[in-house]
Amino acid sequence: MSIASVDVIVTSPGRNFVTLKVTTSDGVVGWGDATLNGRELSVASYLSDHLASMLIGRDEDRIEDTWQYLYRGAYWRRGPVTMAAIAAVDMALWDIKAKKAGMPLYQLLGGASRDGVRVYAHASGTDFAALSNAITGYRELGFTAVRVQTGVPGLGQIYGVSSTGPGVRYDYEPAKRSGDRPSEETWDTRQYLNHMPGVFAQIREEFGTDLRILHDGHHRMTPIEAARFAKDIEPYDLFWLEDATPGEDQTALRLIRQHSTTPLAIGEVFNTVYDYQTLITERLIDYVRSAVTHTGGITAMKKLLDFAAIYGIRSGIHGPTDISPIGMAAALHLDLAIHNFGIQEYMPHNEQTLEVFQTSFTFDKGFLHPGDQPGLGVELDEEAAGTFEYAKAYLPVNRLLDGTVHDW
Ligand code: KDG
Ligand code: MG
Repeated sequence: MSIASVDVIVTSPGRNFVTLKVTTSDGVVGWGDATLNGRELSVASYLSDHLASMLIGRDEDRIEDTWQYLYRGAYWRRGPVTMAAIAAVDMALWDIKAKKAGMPLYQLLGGASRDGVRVYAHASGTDFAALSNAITGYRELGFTAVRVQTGVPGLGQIYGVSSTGPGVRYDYEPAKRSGDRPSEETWDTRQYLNHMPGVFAQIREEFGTDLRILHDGHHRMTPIEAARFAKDIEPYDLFWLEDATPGEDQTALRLIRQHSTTPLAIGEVFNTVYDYQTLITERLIDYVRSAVTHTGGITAMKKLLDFAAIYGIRSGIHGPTDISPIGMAAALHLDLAIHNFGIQEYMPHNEQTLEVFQTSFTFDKGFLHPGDQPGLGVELDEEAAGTFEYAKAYLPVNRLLDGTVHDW
């Protein structure tokens, strides 16, 4: 048996997704997620213009060999476009292998290590009342962990905060259909650092000590600002502080570690295990935040998480809405199987997306399960996908109050 056809499907049911469809000579179909938010068409081209012809005729069962062939064979290694393309091929081949075995993917990864995977929701609000309302809503839905982002007085729309009011479920989508250029936001780290500790204090006061609280710094602090912040918020016992500093600088995390015991998470913009080499071997982080979709797929993520396990570091796989239900399913199978699972991010997709991608996940009291269908458990309805045309959308650009471009 061999790979008979490779198709790339770009659809936009409320937001853009790039999906790879691999079909074997005996008709088994595997699906892979290749969505790179704001740069979608570059990955679609990488797949259809470069990889598709190389895959036709290959043995679909040789997943490791195909991974190495695409990674080493390109000569040009790493980078989000290359690694998202490889990830999509890898997911599709694992989907096919598990379908052929008649098993849900997690069985091929060693079987379930737990009954379900704890997920965290995104609670946000422009002020504390709206944030508190969102947290209450998620708790009523059964969530035991929430990421909290809130407006900062003096700043307008900022990362992670719903601009559509205190919606409980589908409340934040950063990619904007803003025409030919990204929209712009403004930022001031001093105002943020002065405001946030009080927000965490209020949350603990209102919701008690049981609730797991997460927060995303989105790469905006300098190392010493992040060290001060992590120290200031220690009393509020965060589950993690994510992306405190820009992702490129692994040694910045040393400074934060020297000053605080607030657990640290990083990695959603990383694409390979090498981005983590210093972070893991020096135990500078507590959670690995990579997306299966952006880090070379299931094959690469399993190796990365096994490496992290040796150092007592756990998983916190990226799962915002720009990870398609296929990428999310890949994450859930890994989460269920590995031993060093930490938590899984979960931003439910909108109804149009769930019309296009038919999933078998189940949510129960704050835990997700990928379901027991053979394969990844997600099927794409091509007819439905065809009704949602691609629409250019960008992530915002961030500027300091004096106009300087800053990390978004
Ligand atoms: O595409 C960018 C988003 O995926 C990112 O901003 C979401 O930071 C994010 C998170 O933690 O979910
Ligand atoms: Mg993040």
